[in-house]
Amino acid sequence: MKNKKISIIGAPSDYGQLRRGVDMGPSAIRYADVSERLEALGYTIKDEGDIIVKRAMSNTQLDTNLKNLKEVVEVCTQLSNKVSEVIAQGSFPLVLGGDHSIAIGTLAGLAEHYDNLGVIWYDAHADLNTPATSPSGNIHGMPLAVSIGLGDERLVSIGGTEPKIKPENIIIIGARSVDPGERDLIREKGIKVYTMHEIDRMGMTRIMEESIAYFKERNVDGVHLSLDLDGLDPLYTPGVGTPVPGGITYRESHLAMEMLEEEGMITSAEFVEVNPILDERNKTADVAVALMGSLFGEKLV
Ligand code: B3U
Ligand code: MN
Ligand code: MN
Repeated sequence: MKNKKISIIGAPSDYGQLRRGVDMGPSAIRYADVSERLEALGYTIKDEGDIIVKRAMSNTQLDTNLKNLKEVVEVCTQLSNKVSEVIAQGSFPLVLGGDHSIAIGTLAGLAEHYDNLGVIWYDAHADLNTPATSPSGNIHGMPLAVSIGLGDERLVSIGGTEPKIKPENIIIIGARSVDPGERDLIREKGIKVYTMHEIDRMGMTRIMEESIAYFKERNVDGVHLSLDLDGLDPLYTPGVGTPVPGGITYRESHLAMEMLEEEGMITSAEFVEVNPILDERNKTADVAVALMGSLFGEKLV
């Protein structure tokens, strides 16, 4: 990683889905010694603390089927500002979720600094639902759609009405639970997806080589890694709200992080969906921190 300053931003929100507990994700990741681990690699770590997430749900009945829309908008607006501020200070933003709805805020903040941002979406899901296609009304299934400008206007307009990223700059890795509306959108927008089928067939090495080459061809001015811990197989990361079997292994995930690190391409990252209530002795947070170790250059010898 070229940038030696990392700012940790906690986004303890569970408003994007219905299982409480994912708001404790940032605490669990800090408990797993994230700062110490990255400091040992020679980085200067600034823990910015958590953005403020009001605890009580208002349950306001809005004119929409989206759950906790008002709360998600509040959280993401704050997060967007914080991410942008950290970049302006020349620091690498490392965001700790929280459920994946927080990515709406992260990407909005990043969009103030990047015109052609690449995004790796490491996830069992495509997170490309809109209010019209969502089977659940849960906003954590929508952040990619929102960030390309589709969905409820109150989400799409966080940090400005322009789309925050281009569909052709997105690479989804690990998908194995995709809704029909998401599949249509993937085809329509030409979004690049490596499902578990491709991972099995091609191997993670080739997928990362192709992904890196793809971003270079597209002349991206930065790459954001949005890593949903449910991208891995629940064997390794059981502490997530919607585990899907048949996922990416621990070793493949480390390899992916190491290859990204060698390339020096990643300019921001977020690790989301760690739910310590559903976990086994903080296993999922430990895996998150181990992967951060590889992403930031930890070597065995
Ligand atoms: N695609 C489904 C389920 C889901 C999305 N993200 C997670 N689960 N973690 C939905 O509700 O949109
Ligand atoms: Mn996700
Ligand atoms: Mn997911």
